[in-house]
Amino acid sequence: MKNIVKRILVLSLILVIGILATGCGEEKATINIYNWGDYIDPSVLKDFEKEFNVKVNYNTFATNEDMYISIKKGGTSYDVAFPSDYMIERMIDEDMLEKISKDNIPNLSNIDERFLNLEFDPENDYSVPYMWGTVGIVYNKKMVDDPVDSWNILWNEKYKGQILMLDSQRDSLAVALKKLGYSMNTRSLEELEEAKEELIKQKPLVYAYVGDEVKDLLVGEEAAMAVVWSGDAVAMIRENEDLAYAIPKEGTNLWFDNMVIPKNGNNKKLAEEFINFMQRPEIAARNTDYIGYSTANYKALDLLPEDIVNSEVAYPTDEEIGEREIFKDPKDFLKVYDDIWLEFKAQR
Ligand code: N2P
Repeated sequence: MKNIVKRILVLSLILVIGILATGCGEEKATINIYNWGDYIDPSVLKDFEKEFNVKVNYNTFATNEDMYISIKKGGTSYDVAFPSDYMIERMIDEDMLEKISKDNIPNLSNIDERFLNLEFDPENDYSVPYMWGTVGIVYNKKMVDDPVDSWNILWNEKYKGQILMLDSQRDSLAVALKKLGYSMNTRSLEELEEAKEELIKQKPLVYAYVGDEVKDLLVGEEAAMAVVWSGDAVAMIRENEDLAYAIPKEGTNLWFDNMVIPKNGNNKKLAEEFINFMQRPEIAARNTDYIGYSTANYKALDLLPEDIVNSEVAYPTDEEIGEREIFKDPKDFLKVYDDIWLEFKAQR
């Protein structure tokens, strides 16, 4: 008899421990996020995890093309990604994006209208604005004594070995195309060939083709100038006041990075919660302050330090931007762009 009681006790204990263990180890919902490197305040992710009781898996990419390939291949399914304008256009065309239910994004009302209903997603059915900016040249005033007002300076022999270019196909081709006086959305094979030749000619002068490393190299004065996205210029100038940013007179690329929900994601509802969370004014301001880029959220501007909001680098007027183009997806001409870039990369 005693034995039976003992056994029952032991069994119940095992049962109770089992129930407790499964209870505690309950699988949390997970959200997979795919963003550019250095493009968020990490504490924002922690706050999202806490408030929504979920786990964030966070991965980064360096170019739109890298992001596109991994989502297209579908190895990991991402719930939220951050492509730019022309890439959003391509992903919509290729049916890679979920429609966003605007009712679930009340914070869309915090977005400045200038960033809504743009050509690449005319009704914002598929994307919610995040950051925007220009492309220009960041340079060290102690190391460069020529005026920096033209893309030509990136071909000046005097700065051999001190020039950094972006390892990004559309951006580097745009620089060469604008230098030649062509559109960065050209559909002319001859113009693209010429741009490739320009980039090949420039190669011996270039110290490196870079991504996020550009910031350390410029701040550490290991290079004199670099082609950069404006937000990185803001971040660098904050660290080294000998640095300055210029938008060349031949024209710049005006770009927009938005949040999207890829079709192969697993949790659309949570993705929408995340996008909405990112556009709370306080959260948008924290991200903006942390990364240096320019927010599309006008309510966040009131929460940011004045020197940022008044910065001509981060928030230029139309006049300060000057000549500009927005990238378009080359569509049927894409292979030409890809081939030109690969041929340039293959040159030693
Ligand atoms: C920051 C990436 C900026 C994206 N590392 C520019 N479109």
